Amino acid sequence: MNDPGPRRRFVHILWFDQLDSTNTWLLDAAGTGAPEGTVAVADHQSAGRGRLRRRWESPPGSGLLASILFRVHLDPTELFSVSALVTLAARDAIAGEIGVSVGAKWPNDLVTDNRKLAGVLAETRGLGGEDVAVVVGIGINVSWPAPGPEATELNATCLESLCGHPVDRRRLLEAMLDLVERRRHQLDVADGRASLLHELESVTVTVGRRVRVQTSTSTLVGTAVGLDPRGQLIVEVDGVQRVVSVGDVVHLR
Ligand code: BT5
Repeated sequence: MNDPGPRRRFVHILWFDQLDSTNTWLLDAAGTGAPEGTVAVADHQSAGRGRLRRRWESPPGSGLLASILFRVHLDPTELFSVSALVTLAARDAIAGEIGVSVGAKWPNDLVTDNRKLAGVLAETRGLGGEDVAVVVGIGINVSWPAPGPEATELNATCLESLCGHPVDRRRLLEAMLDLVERRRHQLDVADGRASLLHELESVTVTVGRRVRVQTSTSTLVGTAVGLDPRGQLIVEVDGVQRVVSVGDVVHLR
């Protein structure tokens, strides 16, 4: 591939000692006109969050906690392609910079050996309007949790446990943003968005597994067979395909 040259768009990096949540900060900044490519990073979050108001835990300085602002013209049904882009960029940056190969777990995790290494949380501002701000936050465990009770309780792992040497969070961030920029054009055309989802599907370890999926209203047990064009999980239960838009997945043996 040709050298793409210096990064141009994802260059406004604001690195804080502490924030409540990088996603909250960036959603507020989006509301006051922050441009696409603004990136908020924090050494520590006092109220880092996952989906459904869950907490994202990360002792100070132990993780890469970053949120990236996109401004896109997308139908709400296509928003999953934006988090897919960041998930793929993070996966490729981890492979390229650190030499660790990780898979995606539907809908929003990076995992290795079924243990969670990173989580992605996409949130929007201005949905339904012309100019939608999409903030994609990612928390990557860098030096915590090391093997022990906390890692076991969270079923989590961190990069330094996997690679056995210190990991520079800044370099990892820069590598990830380079890859975000290189893929950004894919969001602008339907083919590009579709190929982001295909690529994500191809690295999603959930696909092909027996799964238990907990939604707000039901529990499904079946085989995950793929992602649909919106990024929803298709689960085959007793020969019938069911589509899950929101839920938590447990990979069964
Ligand atoms: C996620 O939610 O995995 C999305 C996490 C996104 C965090 C980033 S950090 C930067 C940005 N700013 C924010 O405020 N958030 C984003 P979910 O799938 O709901 O998973 C949350 C669950 O993961 C929790 O309920 C815990 O069980 C578990 N968990 C919490 N901290 C963890 C960690 N460091 N490693 C692995 N699992 C963790």
